[in-house]
Formats: sequence, structure tokens, C-alpha cells
Amino acid sequence: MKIKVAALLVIVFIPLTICQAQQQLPQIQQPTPLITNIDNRHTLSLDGRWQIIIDPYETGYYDYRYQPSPNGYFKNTKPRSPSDLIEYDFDASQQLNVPGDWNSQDQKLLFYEGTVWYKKSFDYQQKDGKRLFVYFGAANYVADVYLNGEKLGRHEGGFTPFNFEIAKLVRAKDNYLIVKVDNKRRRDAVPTLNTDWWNYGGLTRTVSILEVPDTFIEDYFLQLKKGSTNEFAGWVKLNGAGGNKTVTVEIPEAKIKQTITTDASGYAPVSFRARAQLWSPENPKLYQVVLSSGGNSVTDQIGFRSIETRGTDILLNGKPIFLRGICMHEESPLRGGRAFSEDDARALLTWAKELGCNFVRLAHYPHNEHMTRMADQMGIMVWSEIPVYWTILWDNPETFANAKNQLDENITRDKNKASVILWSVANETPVNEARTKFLRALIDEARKLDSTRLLTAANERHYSDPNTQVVDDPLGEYLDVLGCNEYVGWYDGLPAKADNLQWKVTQNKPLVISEFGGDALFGNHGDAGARWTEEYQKNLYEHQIGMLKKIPSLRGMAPWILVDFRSPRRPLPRIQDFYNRKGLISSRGERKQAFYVLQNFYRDLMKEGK
Ligand code: GCB
Repeated sequence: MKIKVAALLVIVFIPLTICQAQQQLPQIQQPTPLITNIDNRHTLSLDGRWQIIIDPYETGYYDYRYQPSPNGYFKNTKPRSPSDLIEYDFDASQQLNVPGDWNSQDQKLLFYEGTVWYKKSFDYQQKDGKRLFVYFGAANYVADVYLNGEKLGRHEGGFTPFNFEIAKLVRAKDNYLIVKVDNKRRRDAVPTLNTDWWNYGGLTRTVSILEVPDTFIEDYFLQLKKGSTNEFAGWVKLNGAGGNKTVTVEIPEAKIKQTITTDASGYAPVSFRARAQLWSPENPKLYQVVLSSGGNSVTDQIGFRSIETRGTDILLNGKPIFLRGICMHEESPLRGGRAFSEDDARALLTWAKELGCNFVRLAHYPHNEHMTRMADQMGIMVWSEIPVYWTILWDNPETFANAKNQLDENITRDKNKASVILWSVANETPVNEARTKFLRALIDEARKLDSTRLLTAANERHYSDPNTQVVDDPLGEYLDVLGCNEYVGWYDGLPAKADNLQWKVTQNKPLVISEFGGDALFGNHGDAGARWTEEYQKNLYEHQIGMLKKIPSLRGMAPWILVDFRSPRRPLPRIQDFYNRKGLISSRGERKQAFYVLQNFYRDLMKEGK
């Protein structure tokens, strides 16, 4: 009998407890729809020195019962009398630069993974009829954002931008913006626990306040229609309008001026025919595009080109091309740490050009917007990727929603960049049904948002016999371009193994070898058979090139990688010292021997008109 009563109590009380817990959970507000082309809008920069509090136990967020505390550090409370007990003080705390990761700014934070609180004060004289947003280029990984003690919301994902509307909370003097940034790795996150790059935490990209009129141009898409070189198509989206507002789209140099009218949700489709000079690596022509509506006007520099496939060919503006590429991480060649500036982007892409590249794979996550803008200007085609890497939780709907959101934000930010020709949905994921379903849904999403670009993923290959490599991942069926990573000569045998390998690619689509390579410490010399020497890496590249030349459907390559980069997976003392040494250039900018092997190969390709 007693047992029955206890069971009844459990039945009655468990649901109640769950309900109460749900009520107590703070509401997670999502950021407002992403505003694009922030660089060409009226903004106030919040970059510079921010005060920070390192909070490994998240004392500033949870109370001692591990419940979210209503009086966390985001309240920025100050003692009002000498008897008040306040155990933190932003104003007396350490400072860090924003943009910038915390790991490379303070030696004690090099390996730190956890929470750091950031605070910035600012004054703002509001003007009538203006709306205000705070915009973050990126925060790695979860950001909880508060203004003057009120929560604006939360953003998850370390490499894409987000914004919140703030006018109601802003006052003329002493606003305080506080951001809790947490870069703890999680099994269910994107990426997951296991990667091969440094988990740089913090406000890694620019932060600004954006001022816009009541009704403003939130976003727009203007590209050539798939397969066409003279039909322009896209849309403009107004924020704050009812329907029936006019928007003007002008490309003065091409003598184009179109006026369109928005529907009830603020959208207006754009389409017209015109002849324009097409964007290409040889002629990276960008047009000034001016969009205006009411009191709001936004200017952009957009290139127009078509990109498509035909059989195993990739066609740029209707002509077959070969992607002479290189992979790169978003690490500064000038300072170390996360790259974030225009100078970082220019330095990296200049090195890629020196190598003879017309293409870069921005691995393994969206890089900052300077990279894609610079690639537009310099005429370098881009593979743009989200961090769906290795072994994420394919069956978890929240993991999927997170990956999809990162994909959406990446496409939203960069869909007008002519340089971006490929969206990649994943890197080296295991072949199974749940994963293929997950990735297929991402591919569908990307096609829905952008019908003009090609879809790819860096997949793997396997052996059907000791001399035959097979590329037959079922995901290939849904891709336009087959990406394939292989490490013949490094993880897979020795370099000469490449000489006798045949490649069988089952799908009749272009193949891009999206990675190959091996580690060499710059200045470490020895026999070509000795690992970690420049000679070994050079030899590996020579054998690889010999093999790749024989693959009939090969339409591009992006060896791993332009520059050595930090990785916690690489501890070997005196050789790696927590760097992945597969760079063709050292982290100090020195070219290794293999750099020149690839450079010569790319020069030969160029001579052949590829
Ligand atoms: C890979 C990964 C890349 C690694 C690389 C390596 O296959 O895609 O992220 O850094 O190999 O060096 O092992």
C-alpha cells in the first residue's frame, strides 16, 4: 500500500516539477533578422579595449544552487555603501582587445575553454525616427548579450554574425553592454568536441552599433540567374514597412535603374536583363550597386558571374575552369591568433596568389567578411564552409537546427559575393544514413536560400583493391561538385604509394581534391624519407601531383594547407609544439620547399590555359 501511495506521489509530482522548472527557465531570445552589408552602413564602432572577467565556474551566471541568477555580472552592480558585498568589478578588471580572441592576448588564457564576461561602456545621443541595433561579427561560441542589465538574447555558433535591436534600452550616457562568451566544447554542438584547430574564444570579430531609419533595407540578393550571363535576379527586403513601399535598385555604370514595390512582408523581387562585364579571376570587375527606399540607401560593390557544372566540368561564365586552390584557416599571418582584419585577409590572399591560386578553400567554418570582400576584389574564387566536421550528432534535432542556422547566417552574409562559388555543408563525415539525411537537408536549405551557387562537401574515399581508390559517397548524388580529402603519403602509406593508384569516381560530376598534404617543420632538413622534414613534404607533393594529373574528372585541388596553424591535437615537442605543420608556409611566413613545387605546377597549368 505504501508503495502505491509513493508511486502516486511520483506520478503527480514529477510533471509538476517539470512544469515549474520550465517556467523558471529564462526565455532565450533569438537575435533579430540579420542585417547585411554592415561595412557600408552608418555605424558606431565598439571595437577597442573591453573590460573582462574570467569566470571558469560561471559564478556570474549561476547561483550556488546552479540556477541562473537574477543578479549576475550582467547587472554590473556597484557597492553603494562600504558594507555592500559585491564580488566583482568590471571597472577594475583586466582589459582585452575586441575584435580578438582571448587565447592569443593573454598567455594564461592560451588553453582556456570556458566563460569570459566582456563589458564596454558607451554614450549615445539618439535621434528621432532612428532605430538602433548592436551587431556582432562573431563571438565564439555561445554569446549571452545584455544591455544596461537587460538581456537582449543569446546566439550560438562561433563564426557568423548576429544583431539585436536596442533603441528602447539605450540612454544618452553610460550605457553598458555586457556579453558572456562561452567557448566550452559540447558533444551536441557544431563543431562538436573533436576538431583539429584552436578553439579561440571571445568577441573575435568587430562589434558595432548600427543606426537606421524606421523603415530600412535589411537585406538584398542580386546575382545573375543560374546559367545566364545577362539576366539579373534577386530581391530586396525592407524591415519596418508594411507592404507597398518602393525600392530603387541602381547600377549607375551599367545604366540600370529599376523601381520595385514590396509585398506585405516587405519583399520585392528584382529582375532585369542587361549586359555587364563579368567577374572572373582575370577581371574581378565589381559594380557599384545602390539600393534606396524612403530615407534609407545602401551601397555595395557586387560582381556578376555565372557558375555551373556540365558533366564533369565546372563552368565559370560558360567556360570550363580548373580550381588551382589552397586551404586556409582563419589565423592571422601577422599576429597569430584568429584573423579578423582587412590586413590579415590581404596578406593571406596575397600569399595564395603568389602560389598561383585562383581559388581558396576557407576551412572549416565561415571566415570573417573581410576575406570574402577581399577575394571579390582580388579575383579569387572561394569555397565557403560551415563547421559540420567529423562526428557531430546526426540524430539530434537541436544539432541540426544549429547547423542550419549557421548555414543560413553564412549564406545571408555572403550571398552577394561573386568570389563565393561553392557552399560546403561538411568535412570528412562518416558515411551512414543519419548523416546523409542530415546533410541532404542542409543542401536543400542552401539551394532554397541561393539557387545560383554550387553545393559541395569534403568527403572521403576508400579502396576497392590495394591500387584503386573509389569515390562513391552516396551524398555525392545531391552535390554539384564532389570534394574529396585524401592523405596518400602521410596517413596512408608513403609518398611513392601515389604512383600506382588508380581513381574511380562513380558519379559523373567534377571532382575537387579538397585536401592532401603532410607536416614539415620549416628549416628541418633531411632525407626525403624522414618525416617532418621539408624534403619529405616536397617529395609528397611531387608524387601527389603525378597521381592527380591522371584523374580524368579532376577539376580542382586545394592542398592542406597554406600556413601552419595552432592545434591542441599536435603536441610533438620541438616539431609540432601544438601546431599542425602541414603549411606550405610556416607560422612566421617562411616558404617551405613544397611551396615551390605547387607553385611550379600551378604555373604549368596556367601556361596550359587552366
Ligand atoms: C583532415 C582535416 C583537417 C586536418 C587535417 C590534418 O583531414 O579535414 O581539418 O587538419 O586532416 O592535418 O590531419
